[in-house]
Amino acid sequence: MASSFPKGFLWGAATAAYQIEGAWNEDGKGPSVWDEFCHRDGKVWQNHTGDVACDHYHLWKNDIKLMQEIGLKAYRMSVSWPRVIPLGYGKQNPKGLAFYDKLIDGLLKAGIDPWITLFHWDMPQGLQDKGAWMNSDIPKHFEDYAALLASKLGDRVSNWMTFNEPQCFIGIGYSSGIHAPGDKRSMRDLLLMYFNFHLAHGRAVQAIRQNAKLKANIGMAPCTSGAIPETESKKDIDATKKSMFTIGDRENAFVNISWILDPVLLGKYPEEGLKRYEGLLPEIKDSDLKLISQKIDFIGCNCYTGYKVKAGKDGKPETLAKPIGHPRGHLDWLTVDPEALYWLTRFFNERYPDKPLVITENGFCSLDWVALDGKVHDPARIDQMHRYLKGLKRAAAEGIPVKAYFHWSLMDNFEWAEGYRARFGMIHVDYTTQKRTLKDSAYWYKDVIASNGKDI
Ligand code: GCO
Repeated sequence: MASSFPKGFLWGAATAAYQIEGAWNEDGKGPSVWDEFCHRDGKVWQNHTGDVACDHYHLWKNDIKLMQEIGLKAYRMSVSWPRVIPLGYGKQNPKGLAFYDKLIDGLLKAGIDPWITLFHWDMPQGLQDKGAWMNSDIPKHFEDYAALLASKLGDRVSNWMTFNEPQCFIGIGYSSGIHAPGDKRSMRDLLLMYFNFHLAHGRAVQAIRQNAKLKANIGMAPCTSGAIPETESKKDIDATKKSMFTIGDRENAFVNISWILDPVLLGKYPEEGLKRYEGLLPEIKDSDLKLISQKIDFIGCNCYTGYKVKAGKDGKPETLAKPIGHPRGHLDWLTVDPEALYWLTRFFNERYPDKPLVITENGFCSLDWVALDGKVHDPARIDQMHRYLKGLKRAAAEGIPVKAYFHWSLMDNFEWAEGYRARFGMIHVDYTTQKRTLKDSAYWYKDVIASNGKDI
C-alpha cells in the first residue's frame, strides 16, 4: 500500500509580485529597481518588462478561481514594497494596501492559505537612490515595511517569509550586472550588503511578531543547489555534506547557503567564512548576531538543481561533471537532479536540527504552448515534479520535518533577465490575450494534492 506524505503536509504553488502583477505604475505604485532596469535598453531578453506581466493586479479574482480548480491548499505570493510604500520609506499608498487586502480576503474565502514573502527583489527605486543594501538605514526601513504589512494583514495572514534568495538579489543584482539594479560592486561591498540584509531580516522578524494579530509562522526563502553523493557510502555522504556548506571562493558573490542561514539559525557566521573573508567584513557585534538570530519557525529553501559529489583523496569533496545530454529544462542552468530535495532536507536537518523545512520553490521551465486539442501538454514538467517529490517523500518517511512544497510556479511569468522566454507555470499564459490554460501538470498536481501524494 503506497504511503502518503505526512498528514497535514501542505501543497502549494508560488509566484512573486514583479513577475505576475503588472500595473507597474498604477494606483500610486512607486518604481522598483526592476521597473527601472527593464526600461533600460538591452538589459532583459528582447527588452521584455514586467509592465503588464500576467496582469494579475487586475485578474487576481480569476487567478484565485484557477488556484481553487487545482485544489491548492496554500499560495506563496510576495508583496511589492513600492506598491505599498512608493519610495520605500515614508508615505504609504492606500490603493496598494487595498489590493493586497482584497487579495488576501479572496484567498481565504477560497480556502487557500496565503504565505507572504516580504521581499522578492523589488527594491523601491527611492531606496536604491539612497544606496539600498549599502545604506545602514535600510534595516530600519525594512522593519517599518514589515510592521506595516503585519499590522494590516497579520489579522488574516500567519505565514511569512522575510526574503527570497538574498544570494540572487545581492549576489547577482550587485555584482554581475545581469539582474537589477545592474551594479557591479566589490566583495567588500557585497559582504556589507549581506550584513545589512541579515540585520533587516532580524528587525522584520521582531516587527512581524510585535504587529501581527495572529501567531506568526516566520521563515526565509534562500536558495541553493543540492549536493548529491555519488554513492550512499559514508565517505561520499560526508564529503557531499562538506561540499554543501563550504564557503568556497573568497570572491564568489553568490555566497554559500551556510553564510545565509548559520547566523540566522545558529547565531554565528561560519568560521570558515570569517577566515575566508578576513579583511573584507564589516564590524559584526554580538548584539547584531542576537538581532539576526531572532527565532524563526521554519527554514524555507528554493531548490531546483543538484550536483554529484564523491569523496576524493583524504575524503576531500570532488564535484562530478554532469554527463553529456543530462536532462535539463529550457534554461541551461535548470538541470534535472531528482535526489536534490532528499539530500538538501537531510543535510539541512542535520545542520539545523528539528527546524521545520519548507520547499518554497522547485520547478521546471519548458517551451509550452496550447496544442491543437486546446490543451497544454507538459510531460517533462510532470516527470520532473514526480521525481523530485519522490525524494521529498523519502525524506518525510525518514522523519525529516518537511512540512510543505510550493511549486514554482502557479503560472507562466516574467523570468527576470530572461523575460518571458522561459515558461515555469502549471498554468499557461498567453501574454497577448492574458488567457490562462491549465497545463496537464496542473491536473496531475491536483491529483497529488487530493491524494496527499499517495502515488508519488
Ligand atoms: C528564483 C526566484 C524566482 C524565479 C524561479 C525560476 O528562485 O530565482 O525566486 O523568482 O523565477 O526561481 O528561476
